[in-house]
Formats: sequence, structure tokens, C-alpha cells
Amino acid sequence: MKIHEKYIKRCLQLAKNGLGTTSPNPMVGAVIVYDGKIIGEGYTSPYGGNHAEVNAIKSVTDKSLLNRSTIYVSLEPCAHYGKTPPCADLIVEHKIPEVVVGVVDDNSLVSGEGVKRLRNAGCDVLVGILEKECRELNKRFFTFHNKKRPYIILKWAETKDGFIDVKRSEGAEKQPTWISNKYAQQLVHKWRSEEQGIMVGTNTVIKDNPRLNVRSWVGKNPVRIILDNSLRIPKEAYVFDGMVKTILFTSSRTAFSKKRNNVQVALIDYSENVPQQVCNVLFKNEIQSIIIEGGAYTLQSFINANLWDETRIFVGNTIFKEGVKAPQVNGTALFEKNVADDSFKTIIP
Ligand code: AOF
Ligand code: ZN
Repeated sequence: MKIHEKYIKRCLQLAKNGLGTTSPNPMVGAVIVYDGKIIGEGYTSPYGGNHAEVNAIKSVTDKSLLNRSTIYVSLEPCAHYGKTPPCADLIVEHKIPEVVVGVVDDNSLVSGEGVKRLRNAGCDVLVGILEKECRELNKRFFTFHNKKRPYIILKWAETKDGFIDVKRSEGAEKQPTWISNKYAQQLVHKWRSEEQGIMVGTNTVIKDNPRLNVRSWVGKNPVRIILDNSLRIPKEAYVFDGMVKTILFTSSRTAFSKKRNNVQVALIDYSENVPQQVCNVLFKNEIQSIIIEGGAYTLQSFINANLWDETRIFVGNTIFKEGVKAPQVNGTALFEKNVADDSFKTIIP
């Protein structure tokens, strides 16, 4: 057993190379072992490209060893024709006799079919090695397929006395109030690059005019998701600059007379459960994960609807005494650490 864990651990290490590039595909790692030695390794290519098993098999110099090898994969090999042909067939074609799988793929196109196909072809298949770790690595993918909604990360920065913003009057300067430090900002840009969507509510756009992109990190920009019931956001706002796709959730289509570049309009009923309707639309758009960066009202509405998976909070050294209260969330605090002078905590439900 220990030997299997060792190689699945290596698969997980390899899989992580795909963070931020494979989605909506999961990150997967594969290792091929012959006579106690690794003879091939691979991980999922950027979206639309090769699966991990294909890259691992390609990397083996002496293919004649494959019919006496074991292939380790952190996720069940696929059995369907998607953007690429089935990995289970490729394994059978190369006559690899033994397959060790971390966790079953919950995508309804696969879910057990890959294992079945391998076993039917006479492969010896072992399933469920470091299952928890394999699931955790692709938490976005698994949440999307099981709960039919994106994986939701809530993020905010609060002062030592629990405020996320100062009191601001209408027409006040359009500048965000900084609570966390510049290292935290860079970390947030890294986080943005890891998710498929980034969401904020109307007031945050009106007050801060945020770009919601990845400027302080190298990576791809997430799709912008904006809630604006009665289209109060001015068309000059950065979120409508067309540089990145924006999904705009509104209820008044008529006011949206001039078509905006790269903006997809989603009509919802603002008198109903908004977070759930947003999730339904995002699921249809195959957005597997989002980070919600404010404001307090939007964050709290997702907490109240029980639609969140992770909360990341920076606690700065500042004291505001009054202002906009930080959202209230109950859960298990996973860890706390310092980012420069600020502290940072993660909470899960
Ligand atoms: C694997 N190995 O490395 C990954 C798998 O459209 P396709 O062909 O790219 O298929 C996408 C689906 O394949 C994806 O939703 C998931 O079920 C599985 N991903 N499978 O055998 C891999 N990334
Ligand atoms: Zn595959």
C-alpha cells in the first residue's frame, strides 16, 4: 500500500503544474513504473490539450516495457470522446496490465466507466489511493459536477475592529480604501488567476471602479461577473472596457440599450434567491470556480444562502472605529498566518 501512495503522491505533485491552465478540465498527474523505477511521467496539458495519461505514455522512451508496467493516475482515466479520445482505450492499446487510480471521476461522462472499460479489457485496476488528497486537489471540478454550481471562494480584508470599508458619502472619491498591504494585493492577484470567474456587486463597482484583472501576477484574467439589478453602473467603468469577458446580472434589459463590447447579459429575478440564480447561470456557462471580492452585501447574501466553500480573510492592523461592517461567517478556521504585517485566515463551512 505504501508504495502505491508514494507514486500517487508523485501524481499529485505533477498534477499541480496544471493549476490555472487546465480548467474546466481537472488537473491530473500520471506516473508509469516498471520494475520499481519511474519510466514515464505526465500531467494534464492546458485546456483542450492532452490528458495526463497521454503525456505520460508519450514520455516513455522504450514503449516495449509498457506491457509489464503499472500506470498510476490521480483521477480515473476517461472513457469518453471529448476534446481528446478516451485514455482508458490508450492504456488498453499499449497493453499496460496494471492501473492504480487515486479517485473516481465524478463527471457524468466518466464516473466509473473508465474503470469498467479497463477491467473489461483485462487490466488489474485498484481504485482509491489518497482519495481525499486527490479530491481536494480538484475541489473546483468535483464541486462543479456534484453540486451543479461553481466552487465559491469569498474574500475580503477587514480592519482589526471588524470593518471592511470606511463610511463613504455619495459622490466621494472613487478610490478603494486599502486595509491589507501590497503583498496581500499580489497574493490576491495570484488567487484571481487560479479561478475562472471574479464577482463583485454594484456598489463595489460604483465606489472603487475596480479592474478585477491580474496585474501583479503572471496568469490569465478571470471572467468578470457583475451584479447590477437596475443598471446603475456607468458604462465608462473598467469592468465594461471589453478587455476581459464580463457577465452582467441584471433585471432590466431595456435600459441596456447600447450593446457593450464583450458583455454577456444574464437576466435574473432580483426578488428571488439571487445567489442561487447566479450559480445556475454560471453552471450553464461552465464556470467551475469564482472568487467573490465584495462588497459586504454581496458576500453576506452568498453566506446566507449557504453557497460558499471557502472564505479568505485578511485582517489588517488598521482601526476604523466606524464604517461598513465585515460579513459574518460561521465555520472552521483552517489556519492563520501572517502576510507581512497583516494576518490571514481561511474558514471552511
Ligand atoms: C483523464 N486525464 O488528465 C484529465 C481528465 O474534453 P476532454 O477530452 O479534454 O475531456 C475532459 C474530461 O476528461 C473532464 O471533464 C474530466 O472528466 C476528464 N479529465 N481525464 O483521463 C486527465 N484532465
Ligand atoms: Zn483522459
